Amino acid sequence: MKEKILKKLKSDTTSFFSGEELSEKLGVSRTAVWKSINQLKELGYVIESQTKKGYRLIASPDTLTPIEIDFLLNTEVIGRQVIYYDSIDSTNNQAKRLAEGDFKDGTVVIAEEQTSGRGRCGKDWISPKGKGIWMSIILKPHISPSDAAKITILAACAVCEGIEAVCNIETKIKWPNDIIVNGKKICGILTELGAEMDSVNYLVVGIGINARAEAADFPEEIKETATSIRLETGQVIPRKQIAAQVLNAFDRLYKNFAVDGSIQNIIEIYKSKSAVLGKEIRVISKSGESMGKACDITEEGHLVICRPDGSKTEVISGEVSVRGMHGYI
Ligand code: BT5
Repeated sequence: MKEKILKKLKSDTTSFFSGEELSEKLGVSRTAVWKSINQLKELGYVIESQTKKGYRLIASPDTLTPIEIDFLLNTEVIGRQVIYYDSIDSTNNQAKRLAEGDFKDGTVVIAEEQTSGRGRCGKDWISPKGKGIWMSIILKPHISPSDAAKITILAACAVCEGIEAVCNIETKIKWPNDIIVNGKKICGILTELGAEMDSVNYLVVGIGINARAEAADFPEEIKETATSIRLETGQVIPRKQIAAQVLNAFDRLYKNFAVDGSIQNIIEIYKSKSAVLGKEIRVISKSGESMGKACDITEEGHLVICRPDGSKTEVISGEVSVRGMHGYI
């Protein structure tokens, strides 16, 4: 009920809605309306009540609830269903559990806090309550498993576009899955795959953006390498705006990919935002360590390393260190 009342109040924040009008339109008693208004106030909504006029919404809290995000989305597929948790082990874990069921392509799982947030290869992702955007997108594209890793490229571009749309900062991408600002990590992406030998059942793309985090929110081991939108801009930008812009960008970029697994139209954007191209780097991957100049990123999203002797290596995934970049070498 409170969601319905909130929707009504949000539809026009310049006018008052009388208790009578709300109860008639929504088919509930005036006491039920009054109770819902109080619940909304407890959730942080600022609602003005005036005796003959009724109720008017003055301000909404910076939560990532479906109703707050939905108002800012202009998507066709992504975020048509948003599932919200105050606290969860990991939105990727939960998205995978839901993806095994019949949750649709584009469903977004979002949480205020993750108690076991994950990075790649079993690493931890620090996800303090209310300080970031911890979300995972369930995708069910008709692509082959070999194209699945490209979604990280797409997600990185969507995150850059979304952050830059609302925050006055320049983002860069450290291949393959880090978004950095001024040489420090502001966002990480974790893509996971549920597949048969020749078909994708689902993909889960986890996106963690440090939004409101202050230096004290980062543990010692990442203090030098992590940053947040708040630290970089000096401002607290509503997380829902950032989340919605990332999802809007994702939706636009995802349309082609969902059909044939192609990122042809995206790879140039990715390259233009790259923090590694043209730099001397070291990559640690499953096949060992490679050093040289990052000279290209292929249409498959692989990193090409060139050496002075003219030889080249293509790396599919790994951990990159850039010579001279703060905190990485
Ligand atoms: C990543 O892994 O960067 C992927 C992070 C994905 C997080 C999202 S949040 C929503 C969804 N649910 C999840 O459980 N995960 C996803 P990787 O490249 O392996 O980097 C992990 C490393 O980043 C750690 O070992 C730390 O050094 C560092 N790190 C951990 N938390 C961080 C944070 N909040 N900000 C910046 N760096 C962090």
